Amino acid sequence: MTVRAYIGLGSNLDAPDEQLRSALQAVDRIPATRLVAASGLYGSESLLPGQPRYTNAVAALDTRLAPLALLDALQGIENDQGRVRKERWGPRTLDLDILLFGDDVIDIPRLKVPHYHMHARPFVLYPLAELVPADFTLADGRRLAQLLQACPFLGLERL
Ligand code: A4P
Ligand code: MG
Repeated sequence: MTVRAYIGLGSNLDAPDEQLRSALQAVDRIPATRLVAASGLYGSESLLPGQPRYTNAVAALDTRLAPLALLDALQGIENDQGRVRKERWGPRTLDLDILLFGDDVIDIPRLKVPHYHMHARPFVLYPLAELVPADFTLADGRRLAQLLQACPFLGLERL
């Protein structure tokens, strides 16, 4: 069974735009997985003060992997691109989050889908909106259009 998943990409170290471009190519090389579409790149300030600006994007992919196998593959790509986990929320060369995995709602310690903060993050919602129809509804029933209304584009820069 093939599932349409959406992943969020973020980087604020070591040429973030390049990090995202090579991550997209790496995602397309995950076994049993195909990159379907990628949003444009968006710049914004870090949510944590004192960190470099982020570049973010969202990608749509079709995969026959199970959710945890996809997470393993994404974490492998983070490691390949030199991610060092020192502190939670620390600056990073690459962060890959599973935003949505088909209609699945997943709530286990290693994986929470829909991603817990996506509803409030303009750098996730606006790139996602590039890839889905206007009436798109998240797996937990929330409508993307409503989330966008509650989440101003403020501070986001389409690169
Ligand atoms: N995990 C649980 N659910 C998921 C999921 N849906 N996708 C677990 C991916 N991973 C998931 O993640 C910690 C653990 O979360 C993983 O081992 C996985 O099992 P991590 O990537 O090691 O840690 P993190 O990224 O530091 O934490 P987190 O909560 O993912 O941080 P965020 O929410 O990504 O925040 N400002 C801007 N402008 N743009 C950004 O992208 N990002 C952050 C980091 C802060 N400020 C930002 C941005
Ligand atoms: Mg993360």
